[in-house]
Amino acid sequence: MRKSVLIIIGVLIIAIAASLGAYLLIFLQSVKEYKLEAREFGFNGFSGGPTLTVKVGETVRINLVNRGGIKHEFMVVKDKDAFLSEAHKVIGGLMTQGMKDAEEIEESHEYHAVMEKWGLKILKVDKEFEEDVEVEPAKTVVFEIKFTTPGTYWYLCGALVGTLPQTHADRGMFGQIVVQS
Ligand SMILES: [Cu+2]
Repeated sequence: MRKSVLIIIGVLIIAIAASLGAYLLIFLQSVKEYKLEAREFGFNGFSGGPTLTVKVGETVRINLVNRGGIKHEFMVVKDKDAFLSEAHKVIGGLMTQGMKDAEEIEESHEYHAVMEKWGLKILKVDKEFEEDVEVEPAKTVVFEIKFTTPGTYWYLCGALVGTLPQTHADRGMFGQIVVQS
């Protein structure tokens, strides 16, 4: 009798410790939040953007509001120069073929293929994973990114309206993300 009571107490202690451990784990999974304002042609200013510092495995939640007059985009790339170089080739090719409308180029399969190739997956809160997040003037989008490899990354706007044949990133809409191990 006494032995079975001790076993029950032991099981209860283990169960309580396990649930406390689970709560602690959730508590320790930190979320780092950043607020960014997009406008022509910068983040939190008229050129460039603040450097975001995060840790590997940490969830980065970005609250992006568009304070500008045109639609902006947000994507994250490891190699900004390689992305822009390929983007320029595709834009030039489409324009040579007669496509002159910035929005038409932005929505084209060819331009999206470049974004998909170079962009990291971004989780739009309550939505699906995508490589680029769009934000219309006066609107706010919230999304999350997680980095699994330390290093330097870039966030940028790949939109073309108002800057074609250049991207908004060419005009200053980019910033650095430093991912620490
Ligand atoms: Cu933009």
